Amino acid sequence: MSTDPDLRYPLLEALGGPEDVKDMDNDGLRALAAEIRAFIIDSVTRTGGHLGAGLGVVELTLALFAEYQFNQRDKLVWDVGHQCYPHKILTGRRAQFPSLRQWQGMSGFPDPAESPFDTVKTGHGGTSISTAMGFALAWRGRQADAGRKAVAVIGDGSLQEGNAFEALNHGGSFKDLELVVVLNDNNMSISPSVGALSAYLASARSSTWLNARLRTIQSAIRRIPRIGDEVEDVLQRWYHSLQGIIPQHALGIIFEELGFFYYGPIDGHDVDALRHAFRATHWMRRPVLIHVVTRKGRGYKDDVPEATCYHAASGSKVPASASVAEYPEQGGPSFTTAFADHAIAMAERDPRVVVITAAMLEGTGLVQFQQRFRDRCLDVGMAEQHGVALAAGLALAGYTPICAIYSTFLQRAYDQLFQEVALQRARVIFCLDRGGLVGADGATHNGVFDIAYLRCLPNFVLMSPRDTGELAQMMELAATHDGPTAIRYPRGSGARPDAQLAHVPFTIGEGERVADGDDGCVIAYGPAVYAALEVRRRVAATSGHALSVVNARFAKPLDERLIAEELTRQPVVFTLEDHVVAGGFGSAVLELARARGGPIDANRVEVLALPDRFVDHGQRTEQLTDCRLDLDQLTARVSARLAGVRPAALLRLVT
Ligand SMILES: Cc1ncc(C[n+]2csc(CCOP(=O)(O)OP(=O)(O)O)c2C)c(N)n1
Repeated sequence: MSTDPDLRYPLLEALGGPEDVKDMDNDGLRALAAEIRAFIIDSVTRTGGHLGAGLGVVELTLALFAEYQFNQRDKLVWDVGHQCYPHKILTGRRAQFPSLRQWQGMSGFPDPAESPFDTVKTGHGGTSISTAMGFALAWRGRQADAGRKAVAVIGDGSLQEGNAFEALNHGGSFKDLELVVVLNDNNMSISPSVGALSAYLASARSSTWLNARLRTIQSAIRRIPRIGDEVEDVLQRWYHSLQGIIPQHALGIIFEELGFFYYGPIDGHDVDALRHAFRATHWMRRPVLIHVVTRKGRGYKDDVPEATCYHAASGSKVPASASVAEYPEQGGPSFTTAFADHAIAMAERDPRVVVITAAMLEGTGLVQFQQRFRDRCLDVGMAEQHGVALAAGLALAGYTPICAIYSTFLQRAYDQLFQEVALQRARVIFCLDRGGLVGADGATHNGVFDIAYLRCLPNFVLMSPRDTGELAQMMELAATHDGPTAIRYPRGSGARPDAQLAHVPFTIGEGERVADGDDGCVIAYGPAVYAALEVRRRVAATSGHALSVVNARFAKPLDERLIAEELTRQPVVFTLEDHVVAGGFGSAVLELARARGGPIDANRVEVLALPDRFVDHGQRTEQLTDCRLDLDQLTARVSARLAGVRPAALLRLVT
C-alpha cells in the first residue's frame, strides 16, 4: 500500500467537513467507510487505543452525520465515548491521530475542548440517554427548537447500567420528546455481554434478516415512477406495520412499553438501511429507539464475533517514556495479576469466597478465576451499583465476596457503598484496581478520589499495599475482618519480588517504619513507599539528611501511634500518595495532627498529593511529572523543605 496519504485515503483527503457526507450517495459513503476503517486500523495499531468499538460504528457514524445536523441543530452524545474515532475523523481531527491518548495529544474520548461536535467529555458508560434527554427537554415545547433531535448512541453493554434504565423510564414518559436513542447492539461489552437483557436482544437480533427483506420490498416500491418523497411517510408506516408479522417479543416490546417508538433491528453496517431508519423516524415528535446490529472490530483481521482482544489495542509505537520506571525496584508482576492469583488461592481454600466484576473480567484479571470457579465468578454486566449491593447481600448471607471494581467505576455505586455495605457493616472486600493516575485513558479514568469518598464512611477499613506481596497479605487480612474493607492498588507493575521489602504479619491499622532517620519523615501510602525510599537515598546523597520512611498501609484506621510518634519527633513530615489532595491520606494525617493537638504542629506536615484539578491523558510518568510527583521533583520538593533543617548526624558531630 502506498505511504502517500493522499493516495491511500483520497476520499478522506477530499473531505472538507462532516457536512460533506450529506452530499454523498450511499456508494460514496460505503467507499468512505472503507477508508475510515483502513485509517483507524493503520493508526490505532500504532498508537494503541480502543480499536474494536470505533470499527463497529463507521457506517453508523456516517449515516448519523448524513441525516442529522449535529452542532447546528441536533446534538449527538456517544455513550462511554470509546467508539468516537470515526466521529473524530469526520469532524476534522484525522491529522491528530498520531497523538491519540498521548500527553497533550488527542483524547481517546469525546472532549468539547477539542471540537464543538463533542457534546460532553465522557468515559464512563450508561449516561448518554440522560444527557441527550437534557437537551431534548430543554428544547421541548419551544417553537424555535421544534424538530431538533437529541441523539444518544448507546451500546448493549452500557444499556445494562442502571442509569440507562432510569433514563429510558423517564424519557419514555414524555410523549412529545424528540429524543433518539440508537442502540448499538454488537452483543459485546468488553467481553461478550451477559444477562437477561442480552438474551432478549439476541432474540430481537434474529429478525434482522426479515427486516432486510421487508426493506427490499419497500425500496422496490419506492422506485416505481411518480411515487416520490411525499409518500415516504406512508411507506414508513406501512413498513412498520409489516413488521407486525414478526413475533412481538422480537420487536423491542420492552422499549415500546417504556414509551419509545421501536425501529429495528437493522443491519448497522448497511448505510442505506441506517439512513432509512433515521429518515423514517425523523418526522416523529416522540421518543424513538433505533436498534442497530453491528460487529465489534468489523474489518480488523477476521473480526471474529466475541473477540475480546478487539476492544483495545496496545499499539506498536509506544513512546519511550512508557518504559520509565517510577521507582528503581519496579518491574515485578502487575498488581492486577497478583490480585487475581491470590483470589484464586483464597477461593481454593474457602468455598465461601466469590468474586464480583462489573463487565471488567479482563481488566481486573479474573479470566482464569472464571475458568476455575465458574459459579463463583459473578459478572454482573456494566452494573456497578447492583454489583456492590449484591456483594452486600452475599456477605450478609455468609459469603466472602471480593468485589473487583476499578477505583473510578466504583464511584457509580456510591450510595450502595454507604447504605448496603457500610451501614450494615457487611464484610465485603473491595479490590480497587487502577487506584491512582492511569495514563492514556486520562481524566475520566484516573482513580484518584477513592480515599476521599470511602474514608468518610464509618466502618470502612482502607488499605493500600506497597507491593504485590503485601497485596496478598491485605486480602487475607480483609477476609478475617468483620466489616467492609477496600484495598486500592495502581495500574501496572509493582516492585520486583526480589526487591520487595520483607513481609511480616500485621493487624488492622498497623503501619511499619521501613527506614529510620531524624531529619524528617515521609509517610507513604501504597507503592509510593518505594518512591519515598528512593527520595530518601537521593536526599541522603546530596544533603546528608536522614529521612525515616513509613509505610502507612492504612488510610483508615491510621496507625495513630506510629504516625504521632513521627509527627512529634520530626522537624518535618511529608505524606505521599497517588490521590487528590482533598480528603486523601495526607488529609487524614493532618486531621490526626490536629486532633492530638498539643505537641503536634500541623505546619510541620507537607502533603505531597495530586492537585485539585483533573489530570489529562498521557503516560503515567508524564502525568506524575505534571503533578510534581515524579522522583526528580519529589526529591527537589523534599530537599527544599529540608533546607532549613540542620542534619541531625551533623549536629551530633558538632555537639
Ligand atoms: C460505568 C462504567 N463501567 C465500566 C466501564 C468500562 N467499559 C468501557 S467500554 C465497556 C464496554 C461497553 O460495551 P458497549 O456499551 O456494548 O459498547 P461496545 O464497546 O460494545 O461498543 C466497559 C465495560 C465504563 N467505561 N464505565
